[in-house]
Parts: sequence; C-alpha cells; structure tokens
Amino acid sequence: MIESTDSLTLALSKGRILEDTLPMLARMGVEPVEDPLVSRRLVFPTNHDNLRLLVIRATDVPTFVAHGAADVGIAGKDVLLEHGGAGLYEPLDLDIARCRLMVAGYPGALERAGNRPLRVATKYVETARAWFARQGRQVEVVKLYGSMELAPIVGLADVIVDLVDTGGTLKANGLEAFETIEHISSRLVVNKASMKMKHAGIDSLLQAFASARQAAA
Ligand code: PRT
Ligand code: MG
Repeated sequence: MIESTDSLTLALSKGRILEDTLPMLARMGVEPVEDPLVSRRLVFPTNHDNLRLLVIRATDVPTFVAHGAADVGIAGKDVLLEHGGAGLYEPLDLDIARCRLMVAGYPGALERAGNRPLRVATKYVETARAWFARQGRQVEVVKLYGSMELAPIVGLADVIVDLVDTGGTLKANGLEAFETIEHISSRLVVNKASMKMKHAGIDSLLQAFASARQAAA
C-alpha cells in the first residue's frame, strides 16, 4: 500500500493516540514487528522495509518531527497549538482521540475571582495565556504536568485549562466546564524538509492514512 523507495520514520505517542492509530495502520497493511501496546521497544521496524515507527511522549512528537528526527508524526491539536507548529506542515486531520480543550472550575469560579487576576492551572501555558488575553482577562498561570483537576480543590488555582472528553473527571471532582477553547483531534504532521526531499514516500503515506480514515468513518 505504501509504495516508494523513500525511507520514512513515523512518530507516534503512547496512550490513547497509539490505541487509535494502530487499527488505522492495520487497515493500511502496516504491521510493526512487535505490538507497541505491550513492547518496551522505542523503535519498531514494520513489514514495510522503508517504514519504521517511533513511540514517544505525546508532547515530544512535534519536536521530533520539526527537527527531522521523524519525517511524519501524529499529535493532538492541543499539543500542536502549544508547540506553535514551526517547521511542521499539518496536512491531515485523522479525526481520532477527539476531545475539547476547556476552561473549568467550581461553579461560579470566574465571577468569584472578581477583578483580580485569575489564577489558571494548566499544562497548556501558551494556549491559555493567548485565550485569556483575547478575552481581555488578566491571568497568573501555574504550569502543571498532570492532574490539573486537583488545582481548584486545593486552592492552587481558580480555574483550570484542560482536555475534557466525557466530562466524567470534572464531575467526579465537583467541577464544571465553562467554555470551549478548541475542539481537539489528532493530526498528521510532516517535517517541512522531508515534504520536499521525500515527496513520493510522504504522499503515498498520506494517501494511505486518508483512505484508512475514510474506512473508519
Ligand atoms: O502520559 P503522558 O504525559 O505521556 O501524555 P498524555 O497524558 O498527554 O497522553 P494521553 O495518551 O493521555 O493523551 C494524549 C492525547 O490524547 C492528548 O494530547 C489529546 O490530544 C488526546 N486526548 C483525547 C486526551 C483526552 N481525549 C482526554 N480526555 N488526553 C487526555 N484526556 C484526559 C484529560 O486530561 C482529563 O484528565 O482525560 C481526562 C478527562 O476525560 P473525561 O472523559 O473524564 O472528560
Ligand atoms: Mg497520560
């Protein structure tokens, strides 16, 4: 299915993106040498001599691709917004791992902060700053790497900016979602130099992903 002599490296991330990507790869006829869901390998040759997979942290995917350590990658729009996208093309929305990036907190938290700067806990520092700047609201951002939902509970922040899927995590912690910053799904990203130098290979990989996405719809 993927026909070209160009050697390609595809960066994937552990967790839910990998779980949603592996069935697409299977539909494309791509089989890793070992199951990435259980193996501790970081590099996976595949049944295609010219395609290998890297399995890395979600937030590292744009970095690997922008530097050319991988030609192509799959990353959440949340991660891409925060990275800024320099050095990357984003040619395809794979429509997997969907969720929303939202502002959330205890009911009434935005009003209760009054006119003082709003304290915002998030892993998405740049995206949150830009959002509140557009609203004309002053903020103090506290950077966290996980469990954002805990911040309002322990008084670390008035609100959080985090991903919401079912809303179950917010609800279980007595929090509610206020507004949607962005609808999120995972995107295929391509290194700008690779797009030129390995055009045939990347084009064939893109076509294969586009067909696999349609087959899933
Ligand atoms: O674990 P690590 O730090 O390496 O990375 P990670 O935790 O970001 O990885 P992973 O696999 O959890 O998420 C990777 C990507 O999946 C994100 O960048 C998003 O693009 C996408 N995604 C889709 C999500 C969710 N849905 C999601 N619901 N990522 C995280 N969540 C979390 C959310 O942060 C919150 O804690 O799930 C919780 C909310 O879910 P609900 O269903 O209770 O609302
Ligand atoms: Mg995680």
